Amino acid sequence: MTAPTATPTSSDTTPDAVPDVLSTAAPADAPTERAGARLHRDAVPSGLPAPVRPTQVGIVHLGIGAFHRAHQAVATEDAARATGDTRWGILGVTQRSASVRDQLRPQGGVYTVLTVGPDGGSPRVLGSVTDVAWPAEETPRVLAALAAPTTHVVTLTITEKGYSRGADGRLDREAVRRDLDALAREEHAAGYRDEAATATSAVGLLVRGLAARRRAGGAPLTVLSCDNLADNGRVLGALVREAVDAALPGAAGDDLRTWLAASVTFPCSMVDRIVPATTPAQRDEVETLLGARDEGLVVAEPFLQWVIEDRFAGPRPAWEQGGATFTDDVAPYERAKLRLLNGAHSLLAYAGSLAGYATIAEAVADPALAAHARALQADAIATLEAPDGVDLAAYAEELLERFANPATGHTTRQVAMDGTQKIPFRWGGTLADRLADRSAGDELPQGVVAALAAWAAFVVAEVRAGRAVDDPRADELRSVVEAADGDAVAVRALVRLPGLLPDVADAGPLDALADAVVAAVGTVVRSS
Ligand code: CS2
Repeated sequence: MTAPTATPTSSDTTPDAVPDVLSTAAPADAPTERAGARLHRDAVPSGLPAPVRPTQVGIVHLGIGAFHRAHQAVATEDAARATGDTRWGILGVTQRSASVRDQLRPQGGVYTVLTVGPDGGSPRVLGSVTDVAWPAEETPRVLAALAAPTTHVVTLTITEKGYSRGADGRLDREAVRRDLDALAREEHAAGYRDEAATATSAVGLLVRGLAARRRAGGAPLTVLSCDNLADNGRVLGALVREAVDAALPGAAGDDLRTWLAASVTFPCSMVDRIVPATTPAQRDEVETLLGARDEGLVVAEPFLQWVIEDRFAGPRPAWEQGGATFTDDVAPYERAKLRLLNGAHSLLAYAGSLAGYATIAEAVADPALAAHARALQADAIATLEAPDGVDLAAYAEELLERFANPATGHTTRQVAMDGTQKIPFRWGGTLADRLADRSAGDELPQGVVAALAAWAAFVVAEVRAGRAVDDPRADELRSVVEAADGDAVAVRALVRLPGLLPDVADAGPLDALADAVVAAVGTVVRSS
């Protein structure tokens, strides 16, 4: 691959009719032609195809981290490139910090995706993201974008914990309280522009945006979850309705409820691409390669899959031209991916961390750990319905090959994050289905047992080492471990943590499971 040089592209001109939500870089951020200068929409390295230049925002994306930029934004870019349809610019919304805004705004929204595989890396610069807003400073702007009739789709990658669900799977009202209070005020005052309270939760921001949209005329909208939750669209739709009921009980919420039912859809989707957090060293390497500094760089594996339930309330990008598959039923794809890919990923993350492996690629190269991952996949396959044309055993094996790609540098620590939020979908579903399947007798799924043992041993080790577990329920995890009289008691208590294995409660012998997990800890840790 030859290194392109940074020069302005001749075809780039500023579009005439740009809505307010598109306003991007200040003049002070204008690019220079100096090699090593900041990448910018108007100064894309000349050896690369010019990025798409959208003429309006058609998509608001909540949770613009690396994953969105290397996944849905790529499909959106490819669709725009194939069709010439420039309506599908993306306004990205960050949640916790301004960092992605500060990376992309000075670049006019453009950034590089570096695809890394066995044959090396290949960069491309994408232009579909027009700008990024941080709700802490720009809530009114985000609400306006959600309400704009030119916006047709809201996509979300807010991670499992971003859904503000309690251990019972229902909306954690306390977590969204401030947004619900703001929603009640906005509905009564019918306004959001001048005095909008800062949004503090993704679900709260979405519900306030939906209400603003109804008040602004109520154009139909599709809200498309792209997170690793089973039935993600159904879950999100239910949370939105719970939020409306909580903020606007009884008749106060009737108009909004009626409009939601008639004009807003929440399709499910399955997303897949391995996209680790970008490291400073990768930014430096790409700066050398491109001759331009890209603070918004994302690094990803070559594989990309997106399966979307075909249930749109209005227009959408031609994502099928960007590699997406549309189907009436996403569930078989979603379950297979969650239980086989994410399930094995989490197992390798915990067992791998305990064994001292920094990356998933190192963990899966350890035969003992790979054997545990395969056992978990075998447990899962027994519960799955194969999606059309998919051989589940071959699919499972291909996943382990993808994990072995060392070039992504995906760390065990990153995948280990937020275990309490991930485990219910990744292992809990398999466990519940296996326990409910009487033909399996009393036999426990040993791969799931090993996975739970790895997680529990990881949590115990973190707490005992005085490290904070990277999990929204970290305080609870620490208390459970500290209160336990010995490691075995701690492991047993962790397995019984409310909400961890939600489907198992009525399904079977949790005590036997906890005993088996305690017994498995030695195997999982020793074999590592
Ligand atoms: C990973 C996922 O961080 C994690 O928990 O399991 O982000 C995984 O890389 C993606 O779902 C792959 O599509």
